[in-house]
Amino acid sequence: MGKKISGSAKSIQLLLLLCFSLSNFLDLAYADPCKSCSDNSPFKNNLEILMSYLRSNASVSKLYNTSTGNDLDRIYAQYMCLNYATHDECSTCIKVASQTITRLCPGDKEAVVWEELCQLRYSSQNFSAHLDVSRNISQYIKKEVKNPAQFRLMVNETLDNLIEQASFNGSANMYATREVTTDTYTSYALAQCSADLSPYDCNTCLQVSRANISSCCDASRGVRVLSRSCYLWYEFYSFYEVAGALTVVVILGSFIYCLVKRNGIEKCSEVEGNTARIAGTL
Ligand SMILES: *[C@@H]1O[C@H](CO)[C@@H](O)[C@H](O)[C@H]1NC(C)=O
Ligand SMILES: *[C@@H]1O[C@H](CO)[C@@H](O)[C@H](O)[C@H]1NC(C)=O
Ligand SMILES: *[C@@H]1O[C@H](CO)[C@@H](O)[C@H](O)[C@H]1NC(C)=O
Ligand SMILES: *[C@@H]1O[C@H](CO)[C@@H](O)[C@H](O)[C@H]1NC(C)=O
Ligand SMILES: *[C@@H]1O[C@H](CO)[C@@H](O)[C@H](O)[C@H]1NC(C)=O
Ligand SMILES: *[C@@H]1O[C@H](CO)[C@@H](O)[C@H](O)[C@H]1NC(C)=O
Ligand SMILES: CC(=O)N[C@H]1CO[C@H](CO)[C@@H](O)[C@@H]1O
Repeated sequence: MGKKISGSAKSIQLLLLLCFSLSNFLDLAYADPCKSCSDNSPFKNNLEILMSYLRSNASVSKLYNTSTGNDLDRIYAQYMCLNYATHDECSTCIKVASQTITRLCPGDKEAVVWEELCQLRYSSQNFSAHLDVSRNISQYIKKEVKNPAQFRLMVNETLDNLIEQASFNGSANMYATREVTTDTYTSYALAQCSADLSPYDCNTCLQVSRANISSCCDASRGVRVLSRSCYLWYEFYSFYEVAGALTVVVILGSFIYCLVKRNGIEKCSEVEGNTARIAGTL
């Protein structure tokens, strides 16, 4: 009986957490200098071919890159699923992301979409093994902890170890999770780099994300920093063990970023797929 009550209290906490995340998710806005783009139809055809390659590879691999087309129409694409996602979840995520990206950025020269469990990007430039922290997005829960000083210390220590593991432990494959418990709090953190990066670039990416956390929100109950090259997250629940094990389907919506040039006019276009859905029980 006691167990049951605390179980449902936990699920309420999780949903609240997600709602907070969600409202912050929708607060974001950022801009970036534009690049020129090509919206001719060979480019669009190549894009469709690429997306079908990515979708079919997503059921067997959590990171995949490929390219197609000649010269001006050449496109490079890559997706990355969070390491804790199952192959099925990865596959579903890439299916959704590829539909979103082609629907919201038709013919754009460069685009990236972040979904709950994956990231998908393409560009007419070869970005493979290229560190990109220029457009990191941070998402955090506005509610702060009660004892920020102690919490900051704990987060600091957790992230230190985590970043080291993800960057420099060769057998960790640029992915690490860590749980830290003090008298008052338990925190669950995750770091993941795009595995085409060098260990040094992975470390740089995560350190930049960490700096972003300390200036925006290091006393928040949960933070997610997303960039093209890495993820740095922590939460009050073990999100990386929840996925798959229980029937929790959480799609916080998607971030999407497109670079466009139409009719000779450069234009930044940022679209937020406002498709937030929370379903399931814990
Ligand atoms: C993965 O994509 C490549 C093209 O890059 C394609 O040739 C291959 O068949 C795909 N693999 C799977 C398992 O679909
Ligand atoms: C995929 O990434 C690897 C590692 O960075 C790179 O060597 C390879 O050329 C990339 N493939 C394509 C098609 O860009
Ligand atoms: C893309 O860039 C990577 C890293 O610089 C390089 O290894 C790879 O050969 C390039 N891929 C293509 C298809 O040119
Ligand atoms: C962290 O990222 C957010 C969202 O992009 C931005 O508003 C904020 O200024 C960044 N903070 C730092 C210190 O870079
Ligand atoms: C966090 O750790 C770094 C060293 O890794 C240290 O320089 C910094 O002062 C620490 N910050 C806090 C708030 O403890
Ligand atoms: C490196 O990572 C592997 C796999 O995650 C882990 O088992 C091992 O303990 C780590 N090594 C060190 C020195 O932390
Ligand atoms: C767009 C954005 O927020 N970029 C930030 C990423 O993180 C670095 C380091 O904190 C900041 O300098 C950037 O402004």
